[in-house]
Amino acid sequence: MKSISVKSQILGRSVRYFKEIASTNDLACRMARVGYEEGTLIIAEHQTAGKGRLGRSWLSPEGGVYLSLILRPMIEPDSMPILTMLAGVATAKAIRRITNLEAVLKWPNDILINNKKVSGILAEMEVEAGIPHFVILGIGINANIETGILRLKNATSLMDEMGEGIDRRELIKELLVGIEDLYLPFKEHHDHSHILREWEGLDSTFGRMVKVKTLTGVLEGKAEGIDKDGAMRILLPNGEIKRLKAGEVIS
Ligand code: BT5
Repeated sequence: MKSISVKSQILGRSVRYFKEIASTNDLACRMARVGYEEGTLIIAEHQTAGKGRLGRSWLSPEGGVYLSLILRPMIEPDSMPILTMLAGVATAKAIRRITNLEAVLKWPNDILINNKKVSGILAEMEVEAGIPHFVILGIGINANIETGILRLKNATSLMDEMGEGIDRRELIKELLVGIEDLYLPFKEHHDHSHILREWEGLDSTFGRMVKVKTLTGVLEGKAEGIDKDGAMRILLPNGEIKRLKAGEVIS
């Protein structure tokens, strides 16, 4: 994977490749702090301390795709959920294009195939005086991994779903073009309606009864889609619509 000739204009114009790394997001953060340009791509064959959200880990054996992008958008800090959604949409679409598998999205940051997690997004932001200094967009995809080695109940990989390995370079190229196509208009016009539209088309929970883990407990209700700010709308049994800004759909 060492050499990737990217098709995107900005994303991946500078690439740092590692056989092994602790976390591509952590390195990307350090590089962004010392001024590396927007679009810098950090990519690794294997992570020893891959990160999920809220202090969780992302298991990162060889064969997967582990990458982080440095972005420098001029956006409000509360636009972060939109960038997570942007990456989710681009990842699901890239997987669909390369494999024909029906990849779908689960709020806020999961990509699923056959109801099992194949990919996760971790967007991190560093803010200075209320203005985002940079954003790191981290994406992990179980590409050519035998899912069994993860020892996770609800995980899958592209290889297991396809019955054969995939070309990770092609997947990454497709992914970068897809992110760029969504990101550049968002950055320029501060409009993310195109991202929401695409997210809705790939949303696996819309109209379904779901359980959502929130910061304060678990809620059950009907998923009513995503608001403009990335909050999930749940219709509770008492008829109330609850807007959730943080949390995750657990079933
Ligand atoms: C995520 O967190 O899904 C975000 C994952 C982001 C990983 C990328 S890899 C490149 C970049 N560098 C990093 O260090 N991170 C990013 P979260 O929603 O918190 O999900 C974490 C949970 O997913 C774990 O607690 C496990 O239950 C499960 N999990 C861990 N590894 C997995 C894997 N390889 N496949 C499927 N599920 C996994």
